[in-house]
Amino acid sequence: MKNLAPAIFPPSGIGDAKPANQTVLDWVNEIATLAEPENIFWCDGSDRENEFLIAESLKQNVLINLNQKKVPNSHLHRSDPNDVARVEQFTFVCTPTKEEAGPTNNWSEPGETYTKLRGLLKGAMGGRTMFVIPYIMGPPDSPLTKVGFEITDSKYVVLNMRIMTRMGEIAVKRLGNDPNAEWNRGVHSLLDVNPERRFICHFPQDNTIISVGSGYGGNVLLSKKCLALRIGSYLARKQGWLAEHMLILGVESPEGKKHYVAAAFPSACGKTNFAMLIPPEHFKGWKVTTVGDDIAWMQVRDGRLYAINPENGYFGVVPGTSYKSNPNAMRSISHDTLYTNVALTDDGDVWWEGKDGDPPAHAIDWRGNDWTPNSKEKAAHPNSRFTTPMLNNPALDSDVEKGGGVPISAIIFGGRRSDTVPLVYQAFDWTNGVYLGATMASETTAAATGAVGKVRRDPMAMLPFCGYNIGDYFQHWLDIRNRLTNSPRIFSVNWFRKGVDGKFLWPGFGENMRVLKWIIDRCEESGGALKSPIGWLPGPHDLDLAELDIDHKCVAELLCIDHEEWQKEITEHKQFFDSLGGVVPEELLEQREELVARFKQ
Ligand code: OXD
Ligand code: MN
Repeated sequence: MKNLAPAIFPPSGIGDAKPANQTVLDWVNEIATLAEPENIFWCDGSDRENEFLIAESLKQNVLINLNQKKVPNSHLHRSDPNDVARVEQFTFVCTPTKEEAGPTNNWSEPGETYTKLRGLLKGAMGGRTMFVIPYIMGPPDSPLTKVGFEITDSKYVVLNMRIMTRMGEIAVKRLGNDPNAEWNRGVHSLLDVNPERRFICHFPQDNTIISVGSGYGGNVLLSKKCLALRIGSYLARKQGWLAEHMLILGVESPEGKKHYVAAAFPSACGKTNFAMLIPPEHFKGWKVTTVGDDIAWMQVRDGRLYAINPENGYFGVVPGTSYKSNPNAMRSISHDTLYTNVALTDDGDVWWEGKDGDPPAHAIDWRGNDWTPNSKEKAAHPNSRFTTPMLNNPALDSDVEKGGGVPISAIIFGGRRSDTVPLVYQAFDWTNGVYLGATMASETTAAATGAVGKVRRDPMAMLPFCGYNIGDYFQHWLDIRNRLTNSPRIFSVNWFRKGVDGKFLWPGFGENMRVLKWIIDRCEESGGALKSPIGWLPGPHDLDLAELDIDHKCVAELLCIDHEEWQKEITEHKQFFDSLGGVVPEELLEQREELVARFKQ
């Protein structure tokens, strides 16, 4: 049995926040006995500890120093070039039966999987330090908040988790000493960062995650996709709430009337930009504030849906971020930020494709090679990331720490579609909205390994994140309706529709406020709309397009429903439902029949 007392490393008073909870101690002891680390480091999340870990990381080239005048308290990390995105093909849901994982997840038998992973973890931390990270997901006083412990042999993971979660003593206290308390066990080891030994495994029944062979955020910050979404969605169904891949934003009128909106978009489709939107000049006095940019946990209270952001920071896609596209993100990442896989300029600044200004004449690219504007390779990886505390966001909502959450007026489902899907439309009702979410599709992005730009069905943007049978997930969404007396309206948006010339029809970014305003008007029952076969569409004068330089023809194209495209779309809905092998609830199959019938009217 390993001695749990920290060894000489680190200096005294750092890395010694051991909880009193015996079940946590037993589990840590079990993993230490298996992985045989040199030291055990109990993270307390303090500034002192963070400074110590940054200094160590700089010494060991885990981090690269940046010009502290240009980007104070910020550092750069370069990942292994074979390890730059989520790996859906190596992500498993290990429920007792394959049916429980359902048709959209890779399944593997729990007993065999534990045996395989234990084999891989055996002695895996030899010569390394094993960090134990206590953290909570959610505001400290929220009934939805969950406790997790992540064991990792990566300092980069610790530094990221300190930004992305509320870490340390707060979690130890919340857990207390009750042996039956609910908490998530997360084990991560880099092993040798070999794609052949890369597995991200979830055991929902055991509230356990084991991730090996990767150092990429989405695979190893176990609080995020693994706990807050995959295990979270499983717990949510069991406990009667929703864990969703959604941003949460507040929108306040000049008169001070405020609504909150939750919006699901697949990875790298602009959730962070939307959550930090700055309204254009024409909307003077309107304010958009951010509650969260990636994950919403929602519960029904008094017939309304309330949402919290379980996270404490943003792990956002860097390329394309600029003062033009997202000034609030630029301000957020101008200090106290960890950059991963962006380029390093000769004066120690960070650079990426799409940043304001001219490209540098010379830089070191994300792989560590010389780069000039003539290079064929990108300077920053398309999925390069920033990790930044939410407190850096100038547009942070004042109720972000409110344990009860914020009341949701509208739910938006959005995808990246070059054709077919109009700029915005509203579902007829909750069930129709669930159908809309269940059939949404998007062109794939660099956030996951594999082809980019391929249209795939991504129900509720949860295809890679739903931790149980997708048919049961749809049913759970349908069932929530029975508890809602003041239910959010449901909408679809598509910022990415293109004209025949292949150019985007809609300017996007801050101008999305015009669409948001129509959505708010609809929630207040003041906005006009025309009935169409797919839902309520804004009529020619219902969207406020004043002072926007856009051709009327573009607007017509953005809002048009091309019957031929929709016949193909509806056929694809059927193919998608059929591919799920009989798990789709009857109500959604009926919704499809009704959609077909409406096109015939
Ligand atoms: C993310 C993702 O990192 O969805 O948020 O991949
Ligand atoms: Mn995401």
